[in-house]
Amino acid sequence: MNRRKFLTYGFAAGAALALAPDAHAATVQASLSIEPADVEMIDGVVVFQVLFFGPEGPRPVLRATQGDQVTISVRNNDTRAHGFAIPGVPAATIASIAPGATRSVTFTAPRGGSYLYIDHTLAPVNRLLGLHGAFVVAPRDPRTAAGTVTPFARAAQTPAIAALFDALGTSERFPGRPWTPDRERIWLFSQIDPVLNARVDAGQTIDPRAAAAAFAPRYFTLNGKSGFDAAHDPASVAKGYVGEPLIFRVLNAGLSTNSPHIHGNHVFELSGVNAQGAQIVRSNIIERDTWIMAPLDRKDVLLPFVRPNDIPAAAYPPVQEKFPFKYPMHCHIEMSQTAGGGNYPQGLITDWELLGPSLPAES
Ligand SMILES: [Cu+2]
Repeated sequence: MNRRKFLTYGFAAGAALALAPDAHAATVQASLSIEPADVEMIDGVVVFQVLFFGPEGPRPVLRATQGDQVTISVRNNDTRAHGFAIPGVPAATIASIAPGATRSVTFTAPRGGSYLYIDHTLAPVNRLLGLHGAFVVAPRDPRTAAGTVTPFARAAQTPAIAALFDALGTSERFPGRPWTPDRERIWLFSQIDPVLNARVDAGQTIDPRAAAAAFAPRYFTLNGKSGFDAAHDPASVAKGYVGEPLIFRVLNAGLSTNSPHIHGNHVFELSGVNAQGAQIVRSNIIERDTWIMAPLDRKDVLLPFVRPNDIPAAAYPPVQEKFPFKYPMHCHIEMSQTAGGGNYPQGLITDWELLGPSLPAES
């Protein structure tokens, strides 16, 4: 147990680019390791977890471009067998990795979108121990017929997606500028039941069905953090001026259904997944102030960064209330708002910020 990593709760969320692309070649590689760790939660309680690590820390974000040949190798530094999978991409599976072993898989990057990588073995137990992360695929051909960049490949775009992205920065409703690929945040949700993790740590044999039925989460995390820590994590908090639209890549690696709700602007739900984990790009884009995230759900939503509708146009920009405006995202599934069984509001929350009423003048 002395070899175990110890992570304080404020440990960087690991926004690392773990995949190293050759200059223009279509091959990318990443090396991950599976590590047991003692992690300090928001309330000071230390909870055993097992995490994927990259060179820059836990839970690295993997990135590739559609069509790339991707090789991922995974070293298992835990004392238990694990595996690797990307739901919706069956070819990206490593069935089992024995303790101390390294295994790799090569696959073709799927169409542009947001994916989870997980340990799919002993499901859902191993992914709930912490073995999950985000895999972001850039589309090979992201432009609409009008030439606007979107997060989806041309072949996957619906007329509604093309119309929305073509309107960003070119219409009265969406003043400012079009969406650009750097305007994104990953919101990776999970939940932790310390009783389950302690049983695994003690070497007990776990029946995954019984474990799922008994799952009683006490921590509700966003990119591995919760509460104040998540609300002040630059990797999670979106900032921008009115006119700078941004995409949240929202993923739920856990076992609880979440229902993120956002103040200030509504979001536009761009995509979801079907029962097989395949991406669905929406043909009817619904404006939402709350949206459902079932276990293993993946949804891309657009935060338009428009004038908040609850400020009357005649009173805009406000004089007495000063920018930046800080708005919360908090989950509407009420149990998720606490940590450790009652510490409110230390659960699934974060912030976003409107820095000013319009784009700053070009310098
Ligand atoms: Cu609210």
